[in-house]
Amino acid sequence: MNRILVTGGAGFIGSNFVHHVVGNTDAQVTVLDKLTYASTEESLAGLPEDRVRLVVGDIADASVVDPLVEEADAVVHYAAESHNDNSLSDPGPFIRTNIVGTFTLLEAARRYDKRFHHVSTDEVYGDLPLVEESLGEPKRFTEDTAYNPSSPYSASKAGSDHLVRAWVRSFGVRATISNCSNNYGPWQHIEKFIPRQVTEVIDGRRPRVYGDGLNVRDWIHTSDHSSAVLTILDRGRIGETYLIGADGERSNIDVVRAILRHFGRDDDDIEWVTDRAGHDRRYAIESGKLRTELGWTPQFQDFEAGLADTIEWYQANEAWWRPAKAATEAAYAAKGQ
Ligand code: NAD
Ligand code: TDX
Repeated sequence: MNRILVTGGAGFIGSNFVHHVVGNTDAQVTVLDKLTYASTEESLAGLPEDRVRLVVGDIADASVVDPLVEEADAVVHYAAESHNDNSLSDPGPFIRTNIVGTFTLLEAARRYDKRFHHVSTDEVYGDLPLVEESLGEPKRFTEDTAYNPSSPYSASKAGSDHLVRAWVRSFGVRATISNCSNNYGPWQHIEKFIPRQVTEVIDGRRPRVYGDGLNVRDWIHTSDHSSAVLTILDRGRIGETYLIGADGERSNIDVVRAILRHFGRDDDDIEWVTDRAGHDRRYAIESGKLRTELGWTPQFQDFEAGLADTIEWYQANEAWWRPAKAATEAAYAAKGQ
């Protein structure tokens, strides 16, 4: 696979994957990205120009997508509207990009018979009870868990997964799917939980926690997500789904307290704000299939150390996130969050 088309490659996770591909293969990469508010084009700066090309365009536009898919050996599909809170305020862009965009890419992959990897989320499975509320052994998501999405975002990702499965079964498209847990690391937009709280504390404000703060997310460093996707692209079995996770379950309140402690602030110095509608309680990934079948292991096993590195990155890169901060907080404030 010498020519890889990476959709959404100017976003938080897609750009990390582009760096991973350039550092670990000799493939040529074309990034197709609409450069929405969520893109982090700066993260692609410094990559070799003879290896990486950026095409600005919409994955839902077949006239843009078709020639790029035709010239590629494989498509790795990250592009999406990705933020749950935005999907509650305005679901339309999530349907267009996540569902119509995926459909447009699948049609091109079918037409030109190209290998396709679809990047998805564990949120398609809905949520799990907290460990202390579980009856018996605490459950985790597996590849066999039934789909049960809660938000417009997760429903649109579930819809896109179903399209990929149908295009494999009905049309023989050579596709794989991965469903990953919550990513953290550099270049994540400050609307998301960890960078929002870090930048709030940098600004001398209190972190803003939804509901009772007991919701659990299963954190994975974005570099580990990238190595898992490249592993699946190389060795995954066509038609299969692989769950990606690094055993990083933490409650939101525990994450916020770790951030406050990092800055020497009182770890109860928290602003409790309006809960998210339909807020999923707990996510947890069982990634045994990926580890056993394809031999993948995460490199970032210590969440607290990875979190400390991430906090320091946001301290050192204020020039990147500062321009988006005021508008992001104004939008949250309008919703009591
Ligand atoms: P992001 O919002 O940071 O980046 C998305 C990128 O897609 C941006 O560069 C944006 O400009 C681009 N994009 C959006 N609409 C587009 C369109 N119509 N055409 C072309 N480009 C478009 O998202 P992210 O957090 O990097 O997530 C990337 C993928 O990984 C998504 O598919 C998401 O569902 C999935 N995922 C994310 C997480 C997570 O924790 N963030 C976890 C599991 C899976
Ligand atoms: O200010 C906040 N306060 C708060 O308590 C924000 C922004 C979030 N939260 C809570 C909501 C969640 O329980 O923190 C948790 C994480 O929130 P997000 O960063 O919005 O992530 P989440 O909704 O879990 O979804 C993320 O992981 C799965 C990504 O945004 C998705 O793209 C991915 O599919």
